[in-house]
Amino acid sequence: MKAFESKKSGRGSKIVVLVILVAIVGAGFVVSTLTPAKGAIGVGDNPYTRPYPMKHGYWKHQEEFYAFASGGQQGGIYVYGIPSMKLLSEIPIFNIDPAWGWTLANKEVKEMLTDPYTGEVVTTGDTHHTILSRKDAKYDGRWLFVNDKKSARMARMDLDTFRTKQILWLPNVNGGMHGFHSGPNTKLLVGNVEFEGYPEKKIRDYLNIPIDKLKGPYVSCVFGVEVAEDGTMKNKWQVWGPWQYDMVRVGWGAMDGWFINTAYNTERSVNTVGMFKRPEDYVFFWNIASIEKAIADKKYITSDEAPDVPVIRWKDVECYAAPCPLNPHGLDLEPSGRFAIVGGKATTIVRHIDFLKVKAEIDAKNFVGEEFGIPIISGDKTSGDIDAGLGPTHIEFDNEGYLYAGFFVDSDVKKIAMGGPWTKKHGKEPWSIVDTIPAHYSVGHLLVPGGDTAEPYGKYLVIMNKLTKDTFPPHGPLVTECHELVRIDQTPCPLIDQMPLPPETHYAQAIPVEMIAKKTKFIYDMKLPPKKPNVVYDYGKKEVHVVMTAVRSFFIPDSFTVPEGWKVNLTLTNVEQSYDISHGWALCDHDVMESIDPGETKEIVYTASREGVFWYYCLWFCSELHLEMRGRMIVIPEKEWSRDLEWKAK
Ligand code: RUQ
Ligand code: CUA
Ligand code: CA
Repeated sequence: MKAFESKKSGRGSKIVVLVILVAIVGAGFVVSTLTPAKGAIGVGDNPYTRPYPMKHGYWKHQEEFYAFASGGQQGGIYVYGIPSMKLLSEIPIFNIDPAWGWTLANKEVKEMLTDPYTGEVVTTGDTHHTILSRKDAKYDGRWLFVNDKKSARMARMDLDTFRTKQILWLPNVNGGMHGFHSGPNTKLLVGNVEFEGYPEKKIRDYLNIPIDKLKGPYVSCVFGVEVAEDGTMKNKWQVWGPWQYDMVRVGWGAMDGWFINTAYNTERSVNTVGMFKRPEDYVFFWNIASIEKAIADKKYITSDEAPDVPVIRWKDVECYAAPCPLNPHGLDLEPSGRFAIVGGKATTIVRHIDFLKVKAEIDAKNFVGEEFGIPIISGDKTSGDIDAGLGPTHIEFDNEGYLYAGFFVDSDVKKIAMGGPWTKKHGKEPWSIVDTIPAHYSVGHLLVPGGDTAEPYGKYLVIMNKLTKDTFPPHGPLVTECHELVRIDQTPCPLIDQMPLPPETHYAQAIPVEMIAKKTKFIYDMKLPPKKPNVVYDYGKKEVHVVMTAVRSFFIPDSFTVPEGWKVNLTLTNVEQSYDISHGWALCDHDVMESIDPGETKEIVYTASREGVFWYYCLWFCSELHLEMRGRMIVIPEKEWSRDLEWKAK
């Protein structure tokens, strides 16, 4: 077995040991890098100077793109405008957030946050990779998807309401769902499980890889999710094997029909030092048709947990590996789909892998070794290296043949002229650095509008920094994140704005305003006429069903009675037909706090657990009589209850 070929170029010597990296991170902050770049736009001719005095509606016409940034431990999505860098909205998903009407008292939300496999309600999440839906590998503005790294689930948001419509849970795994990407037409989503796991016995037996529950190593999977015409997601397959995976890109163009992913822990270690033992790790190339064929040939099992999801062995599908720089993180696909770009976090190397050459090696069955039955492709024959800086992270692309690679340790972004057919376009030395853009500080992901598609929009780059330090006034030990806006349609690339954003964004994408703005809903389509206000008592189930309407400045009914200990099912409709007139429904001394938009109906479920008089009131300042917009829930001990106390229509 030969896992790695020897490297003639001495790539190994460029590998920087993690310990050194950590030391340099600290030192990097001593030097301030705020000196303006030569040729930067100066005051006076700066198109970003706002008008004074400010004209009303200025920002509405100013924005070119909506940016959707995953919120990390915020559990949802931040939405802001480019180039204004002004926060517009948040989309709650995995964390409850009454500000945006996202709570467990809301029946629909609770159902989405309930794990169908364990029954547990999970209200904390960690969003990482946004996916804007696409057609022909370009954004089409239908949906936004994002994954929860912590609990192995993913969400779909509709871009007319900016709200979450579905959460799909992944069976057989306990979380650590990291890389997430879409096929060129968003019929297939592919995701990676980063944390090696200990699946149920049926899967362990089928894989037949020795696993020690206490010491490891374990196994992991890459999975496919089918997206129906109406956006509904469904678990389609899981391919299990010996490795974990980090980032993933589903190919288009030259790489159509394939997806690629990386493993930073090809060592299969369970500790940090062990994950750096090899000189290089792997990038994998997977043929999607071979996965479909394995299913058609019945080469799979299903688990007890999910009898409808095929579990396939890695060796029953077509998969190849090529060496990649030590502990890879960023893995991105250049707009034509031909070059995969991958950086090794613990090196100075950004590697460009030519898929046409990879494919030629595969077709010629020209391999340099194998591991766990996976053929290994020569790195020297298929790739080239750029020695570009310390600690490469993520990569994005523009429409002019440049790639942008972020560096955590160097705290900068290198603008690199790409080779191949791009050389003709930019006329620069192929794979050469043309600019170094300082960042503040320690770059994670980058965003170029459309930068992960076949046709990037270019013009802007947003650098998403992991550390902020002295950028903004101090605000306690937990510090905001910083998104920095850079113009990239000129070299050198000037910094034009910095925006504080609460923790902690990972990937973000941006789409032209006109693709979304024209389809935005102003008012929900209300079923007319709305149900008449009513209260019905179900003595068998000990439930009260309340149908209520909200309109400036009344709740109808404005009081109802409940026997103590009964469940309340409240169907609340905001019957307003005016834009921006949302109402709220907060119930004192109960964990109920809802927001309800014009035309919207929500089902609110809770228990009237204590005797007393409890006011409910509107949360949004909706009219001059907002404070008066309130009502009473009167809870009567069961032994004092009689049918005469039932609410009656007036
Ligand atoms: S990856 S750490 Cu996008 Cu950097 Cu999650
Ligand atoms: Cu309705 Cu305030
Ligand atoms: Ca490694």
